[in-house]
Amino acid sequence: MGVLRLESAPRNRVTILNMKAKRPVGVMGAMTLMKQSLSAASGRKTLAIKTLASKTLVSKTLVGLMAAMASTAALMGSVSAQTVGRGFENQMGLIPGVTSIAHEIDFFHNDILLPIITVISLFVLALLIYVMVKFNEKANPTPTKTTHHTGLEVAWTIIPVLILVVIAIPSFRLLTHQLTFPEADITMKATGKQWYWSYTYPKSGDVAAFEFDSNLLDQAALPPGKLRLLDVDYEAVVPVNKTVRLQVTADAVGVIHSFVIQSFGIRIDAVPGRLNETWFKAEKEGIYYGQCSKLCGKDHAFMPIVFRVVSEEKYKEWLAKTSKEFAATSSSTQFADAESATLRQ
Ligand SMILES: [Cu+2]
Repeated sequence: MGVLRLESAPRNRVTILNMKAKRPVGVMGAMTLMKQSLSAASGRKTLAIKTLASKTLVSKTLVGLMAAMASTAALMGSVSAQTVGRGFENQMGLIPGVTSIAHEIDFFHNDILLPIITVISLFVLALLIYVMVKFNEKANPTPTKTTHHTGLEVAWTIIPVLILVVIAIPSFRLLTHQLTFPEADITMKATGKQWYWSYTYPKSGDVAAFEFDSNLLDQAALPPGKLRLLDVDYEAVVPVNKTVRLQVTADAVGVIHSFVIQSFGIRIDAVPGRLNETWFKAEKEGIYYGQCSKLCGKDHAFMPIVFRVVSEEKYKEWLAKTSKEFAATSSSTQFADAESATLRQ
């Protein structure tokens, strides 16, 4: 850590490399690395500011800002070894993604939104400091009576519009990709209930359709290695590198929930009487956690989502075993395709 090198990447993009890890670290990683040199430097700057401009309000404010920056940098800590599929200690940025949509969301957040918001924040901060120094009562005892400046007014209208256009283009592209469904290999359904999720798998080949409930584990007797408020008794299982079309709804007599798995780049509302759809294609085997993300009621915090992504063979084994286990309870399992569901509404 701590050694940064700017290098021209093949795509003519400047890539920031963490020399120890020998891999591109991206903007988030670079920020974490930079903060160490920043906190060392800010220590020196704080000293310099104290000596140069003591006792004025301005210098006090600056010293405070520097101290705040240094302590924020210390708090950020280092990015720990990443566990795919859930939040981790000292996390910065989003949970690592394993679908094309999640990668696109990462890119949009880390490489477009974050740099823009950083530049804007620093610019506004610089303006504030400038105004405090230049136009305080002592430095500027007789203010001018200026009220209009046409050039400035045009600029502060046009520039934000241009910034919004720059943000809108990748944003609409991402939305289009999210809503363009590729050919599905598997269709399944998640139903939000009070307060747990049920997963329904349709009949496939000689495996009968089945449905099961996925409940939070008993928190008082949590088995070792299981995560508090995240692990469930029955996980949904899907195969790796297959496109899954996921229908999402809520109990007909229930409330609105929201189905979210950050690693898959999925966020979709579960609404009683309405069938929503999304899709994902996980590139990596593992366990992926999500949570209900719409304040739905008293146990909103206790209805986690767990998807296990496994190989095709393991998926088939699981399908055969689980369909038998839940066959008796699944007689009412029904699937609707999106068109007929829309017609009925
Ligand atoms: Cu909920």
